Parts: sequence; C-alpha cells; structure tokens
Amino acid sequence: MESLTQLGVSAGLLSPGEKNFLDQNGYLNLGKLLSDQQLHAIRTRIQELLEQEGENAGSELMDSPYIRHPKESGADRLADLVNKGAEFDIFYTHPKVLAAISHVLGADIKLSSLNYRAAKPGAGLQKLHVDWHEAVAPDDYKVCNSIWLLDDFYPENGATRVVPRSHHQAKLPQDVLDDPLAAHPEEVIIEAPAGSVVIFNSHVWHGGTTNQTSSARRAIHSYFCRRDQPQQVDQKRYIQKVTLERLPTGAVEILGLE
Ligand SMILES: O=C(O)CCC(=O)C(=O)O
Repeated sequence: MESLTQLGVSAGLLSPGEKNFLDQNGYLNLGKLLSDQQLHAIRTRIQELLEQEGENAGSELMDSPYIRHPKESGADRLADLVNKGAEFDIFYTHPKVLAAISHVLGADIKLSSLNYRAAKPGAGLQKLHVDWHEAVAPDDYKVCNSIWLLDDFYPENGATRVVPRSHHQAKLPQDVLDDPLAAHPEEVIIEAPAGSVVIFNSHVWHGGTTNQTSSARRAIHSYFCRRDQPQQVDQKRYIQKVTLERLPTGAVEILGLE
C-alpha cells in the first residue's frame, strides 16, 4: 500500500525479535511512543470531550453493527476520535504501530475505529474474548488492535489481560472455557508505563480486568482491520472537512476513504 510508504512504514521498523514475539504470543509491547507533552495534551482533550459529550459519549459505537461491547456500565467510552482533535492523528499514522499491524494483517489495512476506554474504579472486568464473531485459521487474521496507555498499567488498576499463543488455536474462549470471566492460568497482565503502546492480534484471547484503585484506568484503542473487512466505525460517514484538510499524505487511505 503506497500510503504505508508515504507514512514512513517499512518492515525493518520491527526487529526480527519483535516480529517473532508478536507471531508467537499474539501481542507486543512497543514501548513508550508518546512523550509526556503528548500525553498531557491527549488527556486534557479527552477530559474536555467527556465533559462535552456527557451521556452521549461513545454514541457512534451504538450505531455500529460491528462492535461487541458498545456500552459497558464499568467503563467510560469515547468514539470517533479521528474527528475530535489533531492530538489523535498519531494513533493511526505512527510508522512503528502501522508496521506491527501490517505484520499481522498484511499490507492492505485500514483503521476500523479509534476509541477511548477507561475502566472505572471498582469495575472494568470483561470476559476473555476475541474481537471477531468467529474463530479464524492462524494466518487468516482479520483484525488487530493497538492499545495506547494513558495511565500506567499494573495488575491492580484494570490493566488488559491476554492469553499468549491463544490466537493459534482457532477457538473462541466462550466455546471452550467454563467461565470466560475467571482468571486464566496462562494469562498475562499488561504492565507498562503511560505513553506505551501494546499491539495485540485481536484474535488472541484478551479482556479488561477489574480496576481495584480509586482512579480511572485510561487507554485509547486504535483498532485496524484488513481492507476487505467492514470498519467498526464507518469513516466515510463521520469524516469532517477539517480532519481531511490537516491529514498527512497517506492517512486518507489508512482511514479507508479512498
Ligand atoms: O481496555 C481494555 O483493557 C480491553 C478492552 C477490550 O478488549 C474490548 O473492549 O474489547
């Protein structure tokens, strides 16, 4: 895809060790990709949006036939961040993130949705799940997520859990586990500082855990799909002129607008 090259993506951005870890385990911590200044600007804008949107926050997801958890009592959500500030452009144009996503899905990718999710204090537990309606054969992956940490993630604050290697078995957790809400003996809790980005193959079993602290655990999910699949949020429906005017070359194609 020409847009990937235009955005500075090349296979060499991921080391052989990183590619191997992602292939084997289904997730990969890319480290801290957001500076403290970027984090501050993003958190400030998120807070403004939560206050402005109130009860309507995340409403774009309610309109989508392709989302599995449009509303959760235990989590705050915001959707369509593509059109809610230039602070969010980096979430679908960062070369290393795109290199990792295209390593999983192949070069023909587009953004599926760009959403905020915060596990509220005392809440946030999700069943182990995959972000697809059926099991897929290894190497026929349709969707791949990147989770951008706006707070430090640690076991007590509702950090995401993943079951390494579960994407190889072409089985849905709800079909084989007695209790998908329970802790899995092989699960790993993502632990990383705010500003880090963790890629996870969306066919790996994963889910939110309970936030046992008194502060929200905030993250942004920049979620991608293969170009032959429908987007969770139809970017053509929501795209605004002001967004198009500021986008760097290549980003329009990543959004699936051409
Ligand atoms: O925010 C998280 O920790 C994971 C969320 C998730 O997997 C989902 O909403 O599908």
